[in-house]
Amino acid sequence: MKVVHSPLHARHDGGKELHRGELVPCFEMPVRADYILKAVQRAGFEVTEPRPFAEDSLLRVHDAGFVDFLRTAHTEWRALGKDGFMLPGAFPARGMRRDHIPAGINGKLGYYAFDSGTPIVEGTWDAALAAARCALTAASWVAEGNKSAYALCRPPGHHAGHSMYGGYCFLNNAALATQYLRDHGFARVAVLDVDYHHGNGTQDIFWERSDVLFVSIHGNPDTEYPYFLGYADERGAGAGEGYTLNLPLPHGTTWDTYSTALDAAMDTIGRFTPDAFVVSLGVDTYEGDPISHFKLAAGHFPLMGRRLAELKVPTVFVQEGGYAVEDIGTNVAGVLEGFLR
Ligand code: SP5
Ligand code: ZN
Repeated sequence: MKVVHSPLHARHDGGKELHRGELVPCFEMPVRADYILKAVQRAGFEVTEPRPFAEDSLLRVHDAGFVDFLRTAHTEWRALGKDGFMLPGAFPARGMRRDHIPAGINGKLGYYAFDSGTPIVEGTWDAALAAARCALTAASWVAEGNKSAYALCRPPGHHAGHSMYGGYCFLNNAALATQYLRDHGFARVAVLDVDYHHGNGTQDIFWERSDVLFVSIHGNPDTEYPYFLGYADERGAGAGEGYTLNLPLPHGTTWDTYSTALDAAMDTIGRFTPDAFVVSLGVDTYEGDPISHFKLAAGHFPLMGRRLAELKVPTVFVQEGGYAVEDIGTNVAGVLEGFLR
């Protein structure tokens, strides 16, 4: 399987997140990508740098003002004499203006962000754009006839919506890959999100679409991040009604329960008869993950990969979460190798 990866990911580093009332270094750290890279190289996969897609390709999925904000936020911050990482401190909640974009940088941060766990540093834009290009490159390889490809994206993307960011995500890499496939001859694309956290950004982007099926298996948002989306009764709207499927699972979920949900997800995806398949591949379902509560063992990831391959449709894998850094490479390579078996 061809792998696309950019060393520019390392530019997104040095930020902190609000965790249990304290600012701590982000669980989403550069070494994650280093471990994955080593593991896919060990597995014998060829690794290439992304193609240089124009920034315009982002607008197929994201709002132009939002993209401008991400591109310029840290420059604007530095122009005010500040430095270091940027986090929002106030958000537009019920009873406040949600249609007005404040002129100042702190207001803009709260307008576009939805959490206090996703710092913007000087290199964030370079890294996020490189990750988006990785996803687009993997999609282009599949559009050109490859049966599968893996985008080793960092930062991840599935929490980023049409015009908002959070959950360590800025640009929605999986949504960009999906839309690229739609624009290059694949009439129906299914997205399966297996990250521990609900893919709220991807769901947001395709909510009213019947050409993209979005299915997500994740920790129950009643107790798990991102809390405000990902419930089983969310099924899409308008033309997209019935084209979103959420399968929330409880704390302590083991492979037994997980694989039953995966079978249900794959049955729904099979009935959709997609022309292409995008997998948002988070491995934070692993029992050793420091911020998650499922109990998949390393040996279950190849089984997951094998189950995904049964669809027999051109497939783009896009890296999402996974924070047990020393095991993340093994678990990702496990899925990819299981898929190829
Ligand atoms: C891409 C992805 O996996 N994003 C996840 C973002 C989660 N951010 C907030 C996590 C809050 C975790 N609280 C942890 C309690 C740990 N015992
Ligand atoms: Zn996650």
